Amino acid sequence: MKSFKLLFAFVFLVPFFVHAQTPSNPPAKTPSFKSIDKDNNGQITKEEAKAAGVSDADFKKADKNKNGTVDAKEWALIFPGGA
Ligand SMILES: [Ca+2]
Ligand SMILES: [Ca+2]
Repeated sequence: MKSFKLLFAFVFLVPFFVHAQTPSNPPAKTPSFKSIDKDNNGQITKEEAKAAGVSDADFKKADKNKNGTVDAKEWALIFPGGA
């Protein structure tokens, strides 16, 4: 039953190849810090987050030091790879 095993390997491996070849568009869930920081002051305000579709809950979670804005380090903690 060698061919059966090969078929199995094929079925399991193909999705990985297909996945690897999909263009790497940034997922909507991890917007980049720079794209959200519209005025480029290094801080994301609640308004900037809202405009980017970030929920209030996520913004509060990201604002670790509770100063009302989210900096790049805070952003990276909640959205790894989104800085
Ligand atoms: Ca800003
Ligand atoms: Ca903060």
